[in-house]
Amino acid sequence: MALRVDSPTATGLSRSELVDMYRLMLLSRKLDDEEIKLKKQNLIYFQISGAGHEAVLVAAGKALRKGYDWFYPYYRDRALMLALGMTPVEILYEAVGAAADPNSGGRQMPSHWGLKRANVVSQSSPTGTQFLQAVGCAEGGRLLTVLDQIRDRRPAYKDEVTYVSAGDGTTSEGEFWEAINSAATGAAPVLFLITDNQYAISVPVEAQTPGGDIGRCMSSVPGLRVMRVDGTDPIASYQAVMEASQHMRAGKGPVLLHAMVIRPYGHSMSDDEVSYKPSHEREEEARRDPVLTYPKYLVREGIASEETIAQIQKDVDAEIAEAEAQALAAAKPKPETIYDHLYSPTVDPSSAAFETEPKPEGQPETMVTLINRCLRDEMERDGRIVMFGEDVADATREQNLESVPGKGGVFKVTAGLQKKFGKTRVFNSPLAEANIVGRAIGMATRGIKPVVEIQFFDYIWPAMMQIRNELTMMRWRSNGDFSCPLVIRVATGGYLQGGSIYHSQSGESIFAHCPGLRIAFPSTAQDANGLLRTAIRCDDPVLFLEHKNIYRQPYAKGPYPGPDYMVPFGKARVAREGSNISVITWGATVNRAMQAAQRLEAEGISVEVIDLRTVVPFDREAIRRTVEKTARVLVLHEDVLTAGFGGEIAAVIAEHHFDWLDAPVRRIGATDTPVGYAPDLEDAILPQVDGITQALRELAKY
Ligand SMILES: Cc1ncc(C[n+]2csc(CCOP(=O)(O)OP(=O)(O)O)c2C)c(N)n1
Ligand SMILES: [Mg+2]
Repeated sequence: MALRVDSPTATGLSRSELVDMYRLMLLSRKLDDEEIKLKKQNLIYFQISGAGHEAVLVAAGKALRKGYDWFYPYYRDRALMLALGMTPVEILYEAVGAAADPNSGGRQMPSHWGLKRANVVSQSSPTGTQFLQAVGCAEGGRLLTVLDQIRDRRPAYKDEVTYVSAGDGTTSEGEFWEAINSAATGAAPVLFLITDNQYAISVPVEAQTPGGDIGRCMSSVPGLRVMRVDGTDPIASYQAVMEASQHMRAGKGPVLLHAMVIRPYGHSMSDDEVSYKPSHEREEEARRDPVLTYPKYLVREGIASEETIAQIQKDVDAEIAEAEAQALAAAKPKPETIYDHLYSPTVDPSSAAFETEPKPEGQPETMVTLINRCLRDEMERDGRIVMFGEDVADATREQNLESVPGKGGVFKVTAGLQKKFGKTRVFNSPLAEANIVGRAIGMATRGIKPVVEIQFFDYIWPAMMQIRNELTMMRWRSNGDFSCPLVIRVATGGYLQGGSIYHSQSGESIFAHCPGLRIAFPSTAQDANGLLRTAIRCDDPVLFLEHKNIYRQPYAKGPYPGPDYMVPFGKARVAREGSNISVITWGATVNRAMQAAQRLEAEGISVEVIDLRTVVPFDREAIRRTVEKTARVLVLHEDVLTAGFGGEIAAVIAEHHFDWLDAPVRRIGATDTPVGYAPDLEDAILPQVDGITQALRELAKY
């Protein structure tokens, strides 16, 4: 028998709830059918169904706690959303792209769920990015319950769980393992629901997963409980989710629930499954279709009459018809709203609120020391801040701190922070960059403030999916309902004499191309201290680039500027006044421009050096001022020349200040090559003082 239950009471669900499960499953299926009709009529622009997955999803929605637990669903989770209280019209609002769409305000495709009132965090299209965020969300919930100095603490419960779902194919994404790893290691209460319909678009499960069985593959992960259920059986599914949630609520760690489902409608309306799925497979699936088998069960067991089932079908049709009429008449978002919710509407890090005077004290300190001091101050001030990354802790084995001095980062930037604030707030991550950023996003969504470290810029790329498609887009795609303000500190750059290809990379221009992210790139110790404080106190995601070559340079040293020193974003620093030529630069080339300017002074050429300090936003006003003052500009950066951020500055000057120019704008960047190991190669590749001096000389003569 497909449905294993002795009596309704033994299921843990009342008769009316058992009947309501059918109503929700049918509502989900019929909404799919209606959307398919609307798509054929060109009244909506995309359709992806939840067909065949309804039973386990309605069960999960019933078994978990609404407004208490947290949810990271994926596009097939229509029935879960209905069970969590999303109404048919709210679902159709997203399909028609209405302004009133509670998922995204008409910004995302249909079935990209997000519902603030039900703790359903805005979801995206990339398969598998939800896993790590769900782990971070669960960890964030736990942090909210254990950290004692949080002001304005958001709600969290000691026995809450976080639900995350995905298909069988999505478990092939590396982030799946990264999430299982941290959930199991940290005993995070995460329910990984894998709805296995045996296909990822056209690729069958045996080509995705060893043995074609993800549950079996994961069954020996210590700390992870693996369960399997027939996901077309709502009652068995309900019991399985209940059992899993009891396990998690008791603090026993994550559960992977492998639910076997069907996919009767093809992947999406852009997919014709007949081209790869033979008819006998489709017929076999049809026999397990829960929307057909479950009402028969209800009647057979005397839980519902034929009339009740017929009435439910009628009511569902009427409800959908009404919702559809309302959705089709709904107002669309206004074009002038496109910039809304790209950044925080309440905290502007370029505003006067972030403009403070330094209160210098003590001897000049290095950039490493002043970043460390900023981190210390801010962790003291704000109990929500946690810090993690590779090797950032003093010692994971805390007991060893009596006999060893502690690590505190490969560059020692985080030294002593674990000792001072404890290992709940400062801890090592696994060696996995997507893990660092993905978990941080989940925590930040809950109201924790992660300040994480990527050890080398050269290794940020595994986290690129999380940065580009999640971190920078969360606020915009949820139409302001969710945000994930956090800071990613990254050691970057070359001039290391031996750093070579994979320890010398720059690449701020790549991130400047991701709307929603802010980028700071200090060139002095004091600026690093003030800009980092702004990064931490602002309400947006910030990429904070720390140049390894500047970390301990005597020229960049400065006195500690006090615990409230902040430098606003988008306000350049005039590093040197001059009247003949301007150099607009940032990072490690600021000092090289200063040296060139010094040399040219002897030749009677007066060079102004502008240090942008932040790349996003960048100071357009300072650029205007210096162009109007000198009429000759060199844009200089360490990143490779082609498509470097200097091209953007040059374009702004050409577009807005052309009339002031006495010479073409010149650019210097690294050669369009990687950075070589041998010092002679590095010298030839990265901008040097000689080359800068020569370019300025030529510019002066033009
Ligand atoms: C990172 C990424 N790669 C590819 C895609 C395109 N894509 C969307 S769904 C999908 C298949 C997912 O299959 P599965 O995880 O089994 O879920 P199902 O659709 O079967 O429920 C693919 C390849 C994507 N959205 N994201
Ligand atoms: Mg699948």
